[in-house]
Amino acid sequence: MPGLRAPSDYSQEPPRHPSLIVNAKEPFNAEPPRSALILSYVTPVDMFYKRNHGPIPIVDDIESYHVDVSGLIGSPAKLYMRDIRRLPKYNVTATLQCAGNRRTAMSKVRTVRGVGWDISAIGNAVWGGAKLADVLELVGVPKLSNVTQSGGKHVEFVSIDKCKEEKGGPYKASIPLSQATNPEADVLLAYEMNGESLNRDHGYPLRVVVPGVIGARSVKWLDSINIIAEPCQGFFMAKDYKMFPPTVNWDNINWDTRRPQMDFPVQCAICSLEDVIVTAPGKVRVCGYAASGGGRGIERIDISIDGGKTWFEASRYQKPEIPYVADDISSDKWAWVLFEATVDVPGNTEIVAKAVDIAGNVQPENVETIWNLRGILNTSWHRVQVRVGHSKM
Ligand SMILES: Nc1nc2c(c(=O)[nH]1)N[C@H]1C(S)=C(S)[C@@H](COP(=O)(O)O)O[C@H]1N2
Ligand SMILES: [Mo]
Repeated sequence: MPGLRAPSDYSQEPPRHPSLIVNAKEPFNAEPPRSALILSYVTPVDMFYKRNHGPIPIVDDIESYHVDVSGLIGSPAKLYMRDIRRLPKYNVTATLQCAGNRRTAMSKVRTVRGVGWDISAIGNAVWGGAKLADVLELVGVPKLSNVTQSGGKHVEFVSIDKCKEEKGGPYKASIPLSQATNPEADVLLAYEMNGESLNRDHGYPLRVVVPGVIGARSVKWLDSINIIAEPCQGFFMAKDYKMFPPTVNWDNINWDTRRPQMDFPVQCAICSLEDVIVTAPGKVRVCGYAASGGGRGIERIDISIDGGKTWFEASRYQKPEIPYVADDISSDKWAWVLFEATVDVPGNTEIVAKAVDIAGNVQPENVETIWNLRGILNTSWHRVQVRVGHSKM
């Protein structure tokens, strides 16, 4: 492909912030320290988790870079950056969360396969770019289409990176045409992150952002778009990122029995405290993030300081000084909500947080009940152990 190229080794990786916690070096997978996540509503680019399946692609010539659009549409098209920039630009604040977020905690129940992540494989950014609905309209697919004239029902995004799981082929994923052509779904072809040009780690020159859906569908380094009849059969759609019950193991797994995971479930985690803290008796600040999929807002965040016996509500906010109201037009529907509470810890205890979304969905109490062999979607109550030490002053 002219303009964009995929190296086959890791000798040309971009620079990264030294305080990221590296979970895998090659491919590069890293997350910020949890305390960094709650310093701002919008996550700085260098502190945003990086989740890759191969070496980072390189742009040689941005002028010749283009996206090929083909498949079940009237006529194939080539879209250059200037074509995409000419479309109306939208800034969408959306949280991206890897389905593997909190996998390390799940692996403590029983071994799971996959890169280990603490609680920071999530971030909130302002993505700038064209709406996919406008891009598809440009190539002849009307807004709010469920099917194209030639039977296309899904939109496949193909990258250029070389992934081991794809036997050296590119990362790919698809979403339904109805979502892709719905302007309100806010699916973007993004060229900016937090007001700057996308950087290489996050998909330069162009990536897909599918708000409210697990990060795996937001394909980076977009090379082509195919309109297809069935969901994409790539590895990451067909043989990964599916949710199985705890009874399924590597001997009895049948991937075809499950749909590719799309929306993420309601989630929250405490970022102001590590898994085990030692403190003097007195006040402790409990802060973190909560997010749900599908644009569902956060109705409540409950905090317990007695391991889940009794609860009280934390305060919620997105922007400073503005109380967050789920579903209000002043709220960012695709974005996380930060929460805060100050609690009194009299002695050794367990602090717990759980969120409720506007559909009334709640997080499961125990990780055991949602354990799955790939270690995805760990949304169990987030727990922190408190050890109270009496220091002599
Ligand atoms: N081309 C490509 N796109 C990709 C991936 C990838 O490895 N290659 N990883 C996916 C996964 S699993 C996640 S969680 C997000 C991570 O995006 P980020 O690195 O910008 O945080 O990108 C998705 N898009
Ligand atoms: Mo992911």
